[in-house]
Amino acid sequence: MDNLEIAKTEQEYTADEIQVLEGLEAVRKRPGMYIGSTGPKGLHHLVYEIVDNSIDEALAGYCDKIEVSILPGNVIRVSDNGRGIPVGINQKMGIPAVTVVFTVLHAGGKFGGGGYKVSGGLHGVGASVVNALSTWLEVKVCDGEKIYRQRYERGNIVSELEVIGESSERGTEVTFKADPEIFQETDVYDYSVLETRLREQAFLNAGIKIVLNDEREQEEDVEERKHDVFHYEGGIASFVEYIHKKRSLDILHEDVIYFAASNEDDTASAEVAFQYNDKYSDLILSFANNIRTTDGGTHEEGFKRAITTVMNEYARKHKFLKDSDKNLLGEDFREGMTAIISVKLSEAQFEGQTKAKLGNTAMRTMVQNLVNDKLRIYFDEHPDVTKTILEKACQAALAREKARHARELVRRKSPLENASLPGKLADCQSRNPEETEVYIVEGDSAGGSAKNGRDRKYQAILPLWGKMLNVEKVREDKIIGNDKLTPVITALGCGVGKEFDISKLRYGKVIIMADADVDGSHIRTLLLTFFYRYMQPLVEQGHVYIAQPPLYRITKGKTNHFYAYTDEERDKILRELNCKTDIQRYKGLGEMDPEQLWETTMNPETRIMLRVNVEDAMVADETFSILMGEKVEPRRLFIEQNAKYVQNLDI
Ligand code: TSJ
Repeated sequence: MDNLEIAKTEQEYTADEIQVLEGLEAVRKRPGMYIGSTGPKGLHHLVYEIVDNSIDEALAGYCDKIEVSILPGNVIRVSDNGRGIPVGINQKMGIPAVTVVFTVLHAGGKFGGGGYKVSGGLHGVGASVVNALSTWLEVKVCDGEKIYRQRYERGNIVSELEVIGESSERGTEVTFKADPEIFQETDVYDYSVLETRLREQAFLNAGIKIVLNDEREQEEDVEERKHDVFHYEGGIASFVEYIHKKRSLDILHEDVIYFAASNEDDTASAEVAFQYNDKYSDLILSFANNIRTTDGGTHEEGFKRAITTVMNEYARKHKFLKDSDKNLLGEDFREGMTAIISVKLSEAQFEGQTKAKLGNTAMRTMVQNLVNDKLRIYFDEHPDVTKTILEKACQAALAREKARHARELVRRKSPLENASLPGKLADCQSRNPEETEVYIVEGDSAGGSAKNGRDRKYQAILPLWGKMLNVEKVREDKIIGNDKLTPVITALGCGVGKEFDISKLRYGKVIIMADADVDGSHIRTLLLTFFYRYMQPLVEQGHVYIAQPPLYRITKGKTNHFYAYTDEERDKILRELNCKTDIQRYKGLGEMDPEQLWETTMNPETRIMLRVNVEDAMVADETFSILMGEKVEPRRLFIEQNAKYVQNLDI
């Protein structure tokens, strides 16, 4: 009788397994469809997919601690103190619910108790996808009485769910190793990438404690293991504070302004937090269901509308505006603002090409009403803060008018003068941006070498001199007509700021070529800051490059030359040549003659360039503010830690 029972169970199992295998095979066949990429991004995505499940449990109110560890051998472990994934037999499948979670595609959240209000996870693909893409994965569940365990390999069950002990605690622990058959590299977990994401999640979900540990094998000389605890009772208000501190921005009022609301049946909630700093750009980060909405959407629109309406209303009532004055624009009120908008809703619609724009119209109304109602009250109760904010907005509006005048002046110049390219520009012959490039070169002698060494058919040279304007420190009216920036703007041909039009870009590649020293680094950063703030699509669409001149020239005998771009490369070449050589260290581009400059830095066949990448606007923004801000210490620290905003690109 017993035997018969078992036999029957096994048969059912086999049937289930066939179905399971089919589902997860699809994931292994086309992993990109499920996690976006099989590069480092996809690898980190695996971690987020698992962590999102714990965050859902926390949002449901059953969990307040999540721990993430990078273990030796590039194994990831995520654990929480939630209820534990249910271990009871799932009625439909006839196998334990936890097994369904890991072996059935899209099972996440749907089993057992009805699902959550918020379904996190970038695309909600969940645990089974991670399982399918892992060489092995183990889950342990504590249900307050017993400890259960199950193991899978490449998505397949290799051990039944078994009881391995007893515990009065509750929680879930998942350990997995990404499959090298799937991922290009599995040893590239980046602590700081996980740190940024987990910290963000801790801000977005006030009160949850998220712990991150790096327990990988360390090289001997490395000081301490990395370990962080992210726990913010202040939620997104703490997020705003953190951004201002991290970028060493001076704030205009002590307290972060924070409003929150949810609807009657609690199926949606909205919260906003903002504070002003003394700079001129704004930073608005919006989220829906803990997912960053880079392209904004309804929640962001609602926020901006309410800010503009209430602030204009108040500016009139309290005579910041004369009766004859026009209303201020939204951008005036956002100057210097850092804001976080976070909404949670049951059926979020993500729109647009990148699915990074919230579409639910209910969120426009919800955020708009929230800010409308609460900001009026806040202004009445905080006249001093209000005065500070509105005065800044009035200054912004004045500068905006001045900038408009400055643009008019440029336009009204004689057509001849206007059409002419900068005198210093050595233009190329081709007019096809698909093949043309402009080198922006620091200094006279380097400019000379570049002009003589270039391929004049498609390479243009624009030399720059003197002290470049730091655009972080001025408003737009000071940018228009600036004598250092105007040649750059005119040469590129696509305007600046609001009027920027990438379709008019005259060169497909804009290459910054500066010395590999402190001054060179300074001019690079100043130019990058300018491009990022005033020609953003140029950077976003990957048109901006940084030339990489060699650091050394190694000569063997009379005629053999080798170039080294790093100290390591120099040592390697010296080892290989293994005989009497002559080493020249280049102090600047000016030391190279035209032929050398062509050969080492400008010849598309052999050169190395860095493509400037601002996928993550937040990191880039941070980088620029740190590098260009007044304060020396954060800048020094940052430079020491490396320049994240450039990505190596071999061309
Ligand atoms: F990704 C995952 F599924 F593998 C995973 C899930 C990984 C980790 C680290 C944690 C979890 C997880 C799931 N933590 N907590 C839960 N909770 C549930 O699955 C759960 C528990 C009880 C009930 C119920 O209705 O009683 C419902 C659910 C969804």
